[in-house]
Amino acid sequence: MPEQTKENTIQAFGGCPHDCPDTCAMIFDIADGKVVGVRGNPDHPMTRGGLCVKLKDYEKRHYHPDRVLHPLLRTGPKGSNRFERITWNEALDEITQRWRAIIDEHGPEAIIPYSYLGHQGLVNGLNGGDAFFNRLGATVCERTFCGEGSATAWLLTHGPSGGLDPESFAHASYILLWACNSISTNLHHWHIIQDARKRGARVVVIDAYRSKTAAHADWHIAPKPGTDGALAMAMIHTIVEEGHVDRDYVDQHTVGFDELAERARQRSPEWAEGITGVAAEDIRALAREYATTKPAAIRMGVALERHNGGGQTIRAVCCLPAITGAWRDVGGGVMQMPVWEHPYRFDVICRPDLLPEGTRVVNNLQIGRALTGEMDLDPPIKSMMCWNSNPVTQAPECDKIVEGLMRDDLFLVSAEHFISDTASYADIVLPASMGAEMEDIILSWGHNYLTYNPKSVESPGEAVPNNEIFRRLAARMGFEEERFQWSDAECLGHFVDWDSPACEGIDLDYLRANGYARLNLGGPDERAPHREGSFPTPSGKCELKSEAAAQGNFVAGPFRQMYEGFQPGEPLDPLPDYVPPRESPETDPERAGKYPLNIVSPKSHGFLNSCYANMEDKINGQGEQFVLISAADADARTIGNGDRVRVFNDRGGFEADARITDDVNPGVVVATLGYWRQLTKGTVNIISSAEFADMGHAPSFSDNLVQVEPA
Ligand SMILES: Nc1nc2c(c(=O)[nH]1)N[C@H]1C(S)=C(S)[C@@H](COP(=O)(O)OP(=O)(O)OC[C@H]3O[C@@H](n4cnc5c(=O)[nH]c(N)nc54)[C@H](O)[C@@H]3O)O[C@H]1N2
Ligand SMILES: Nc1nc2c(c(=O)[nH]1)N[C@H]1C(S)=C(S)[C@@H](COP(=O)(O)OP(=O)(O)OC[C@H]3O[C@@H](n4cnc5c(=O)[nH]c(N)nc54)[C@H](O)[C@@H]3O)O[C@H]1N2
Ligand SMILES: [Mo]
Repeated sequence: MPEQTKENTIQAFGGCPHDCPDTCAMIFDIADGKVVGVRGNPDHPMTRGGLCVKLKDYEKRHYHPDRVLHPLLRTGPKGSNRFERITWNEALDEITQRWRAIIDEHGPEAIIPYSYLGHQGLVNGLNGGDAFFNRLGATVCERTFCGEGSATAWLLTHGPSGGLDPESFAHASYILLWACNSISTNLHHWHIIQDARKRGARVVVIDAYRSKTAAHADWHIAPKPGTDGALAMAMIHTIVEEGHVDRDYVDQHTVGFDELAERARQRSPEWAEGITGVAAEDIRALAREYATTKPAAIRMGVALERHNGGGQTIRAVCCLPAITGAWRDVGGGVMQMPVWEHPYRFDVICRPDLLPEGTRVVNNLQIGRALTGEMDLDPPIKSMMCWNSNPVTQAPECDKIVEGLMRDDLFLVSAEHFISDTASYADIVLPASMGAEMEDIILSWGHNYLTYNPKSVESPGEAVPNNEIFRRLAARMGFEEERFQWSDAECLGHFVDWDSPACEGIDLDYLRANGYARLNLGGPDERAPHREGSFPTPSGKCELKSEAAAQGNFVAGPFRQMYEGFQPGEPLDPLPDYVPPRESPETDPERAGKYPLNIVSPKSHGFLNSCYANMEDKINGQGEQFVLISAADADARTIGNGDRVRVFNDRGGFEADARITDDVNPGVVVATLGYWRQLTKGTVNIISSAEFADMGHAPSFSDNLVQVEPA
């Protein structure tokens, strides 16, 4: 434990519970039973003592005056935020009586859970309610907000490998950040990239606009949104054409190279220039530099999956380190989500065995369609319970979600910290504990550490951890399985495979004493996970061509529960390729005629998804909702810098302040995500389509056309 820094405080470990690859190890300062300060754990190799702008005063979030402290019952119309305080007993009675009546009349599938990574704990996180809802027989909510398309593409190519270690980037000489805005979204990886840079590494950012990270790159390449697949295929073309293929690595450790090379032969840089807007000579230079500067590291951001060809793009990018032999080096290869190395027991956490056979599945991105009856569901959804997520702000087609949540016959239960845009429509709101108030192990999808978070303070008011909410609901529903009686600490005992090789030398006592532990995977300064191949695929090789793809699309994700409902979908192309965006002049000229601008809605620097976007100082830091627009597009619409504009398409619209900038190319606009509907005039997901991308039912947040006009 680092030394005490403030008088009269005691120090406690903590793990940042937010949905972020960094999962920082933190130190809480506690005085008089309250959190009074927080900082990054200086000993942790990725956190290195620093926290982001969102977390640095985390105590203000714990004790924010708007925090929900007691169970609440709606007293006004839905969305009016009129609630009255009720007791926990009254709340639990009301919920379970309503659910029993719904089950009697319509069956349990009329109830749907809705959760995501609002809390990343093994106990209180995304999967924390799965066992309860499986036992109930509720509709399964297929959660593909983030990374499931990426994971599907990754598994087809590499199998469940953690890939390149984020810490090994310190050894790289060439770093390609592809659709990843590290300085905002993965800050604690950025200083490792800076270490590499001090040793001479070149940092190239491929981003649809000049993000904070792109502005700090040695070279920023800006393809049109959703066209990265063409860029990657043309890189493969150049690598083959110019003879930069590592034949030995390819022969020993890959399958399908000849067919890939044959396809890539027809994907020239000149062809890609027409699609991406990136000059053919730049594509050649990029491919050449990448292939010949070793070690070469690629970090793919989740954003790469968010368009019609996202999965195929990721497969193409994943071919690059295999054909150039980049995997041979420490610091060479590609990183997506190292979470595949983490030994969690999702079978115990989620209990898929409790799920009645044949239970239906509804996807979380399409919840608006499900709630409004646009999706033909029998029985219809009569109740939803939402925790750890805020779909009204974060999910696409969100006007439809609001329309669905306004239904008089829909019973919405929300467990929350605040009256979020979703909780605003709830019939019952349950107060949830926050960060330092509960014991958990926080998982990370961005590094190879377990991070421990003890309960250090009592929750204010009557808030309880999510796990306690489900314990109480299970008791009321008469669920007798032992699983529903485990304490949080007992859950931790069961939820990690402590006997796995990755956990050698680590147990709960170790975590309690040290706050975090690196999994036993070998050190980042020696590790080259695929130097000798050893890909955990059916062939044992890197599958440039995937036979499994031909068997059908599927939904993969480290946090999904395994169950039979995942029927393979349409066959996928066994080879990677460029698949055009769904909303583009080529594929939908009529739409493009009306809505000519391609919108990208990335993460806000100052918010964490929609978290913090209700806190005044964080809004002041981030600024009001803006839209970045090029001078050419602004002039054509007589829009001046700072003008209030409306951004819209046939799904609806939102208002924003126009910022005229050359950070975006003509034809592209950018509006960052997270602003609350209650506090603004519409949010960006009003214009987003709920159509899936090509793989893993991924969202298509970067595949939307809009028009912009003065408001
Ligand atoms: N500050 C902050 N940090 C966060 C979050 C947050 O809300 N705020 N959210 C967390 C979560 S849940 C996640 S998943 C991660 C996401 O982390 P990232 O994937 O890094 O997040 P994004 O900002 O969505 O997208 C990264 C970049 O991709 C670009 N981009 C979008 N579409 C395309 C495209 O088609 N091609 C190319 N080349 N670039 C494209 C965007 O312009 C953006 O700059 O961040 C996590 N960290
Ligand atoms: N346009 C566009 N849309 C996007 C994206 C994009 O890039 N562009 N990104 C997508 C991605 S990558 C993601 S991951 C999703 C994220 O979408 P969401 O998962 O909905 O993210 P948040 O807005 O953070 O909502 C989390 C909610 O959980 C609550 N919460 C936090 N901790 C707890 C807890 O311990 N208990 C309970 N009961 N509640 C808690 C918070 O107060 C907050 O309201 O958004 C997606 N939406
Ligand atoms: Mo995400």
